Amino acid sequence: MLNIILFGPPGCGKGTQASKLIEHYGLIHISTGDLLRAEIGGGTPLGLEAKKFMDQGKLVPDDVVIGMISSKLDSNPDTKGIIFDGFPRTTAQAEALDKLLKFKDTEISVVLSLVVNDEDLVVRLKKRAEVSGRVDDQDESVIRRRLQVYKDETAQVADHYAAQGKVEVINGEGSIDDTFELLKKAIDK
Ligand code: B4P
Repeated sequence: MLNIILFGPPGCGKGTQASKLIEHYGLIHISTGDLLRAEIGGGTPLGLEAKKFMDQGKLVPDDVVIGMISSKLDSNPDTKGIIFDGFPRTTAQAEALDKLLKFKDTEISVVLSLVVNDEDLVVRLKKRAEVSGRVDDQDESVIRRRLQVYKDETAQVADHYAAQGKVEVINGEGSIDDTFELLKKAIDK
């Protein structure tokens, strides 16, 4: 299986590139952000709980997110590979993912770490706010908190996979198509 983690700060292009990559490589896409927003949209108890954290730019608790991923993996037993977008976001989530994949006799193939400077990220997310209707994109202070949470809680996930020799650093500051070319090159290698 080809199992890819698209990694990087909010607005770096994870969701954007994931939709292009799944089409090109025929993989399935698991975005914890999309799954959580679907729960919120459905008004489920999980969604109501997650909304409290997401609206403030905080991470949703690990046990909630890990449970969601586990059932998503169970419902796609025959896929040729998965793109994980926005997950794992903490070292505990990375350790849980490694265990879940090992149980299925597979593992992460590569972690593609998209690097974009903070000011470009803020500009992108404020622009998305005009069309997304996402509460966490509307307020610059919430965007900046998400960037801080990334530095404090998520950035170390790259160290977890660097220790396994699986991280490829990709410049995400170019156009969407330029970044897509860089990602394909790294995957095909
Ligand atoms: P996510 O849904 O994962 O969203 P994101 O990180 O904000 O954005 P993403 O990186 O996918 O956006 P993209 O660049 O594609 O998370 C939202 C929230 O959900 C989190 O804050 C957290 O509360 C919760 N959550 C999710 N997963 C969790 C987990 N595992 N654990 C705990 N909590 C979790 O797009 C951004 C914009 O940039 C778009 O408008 C796009 O068009 C534009 N763009 C992309 N590439 C560009 C480029 N090259 N040039 C110019 N613009 C570009």
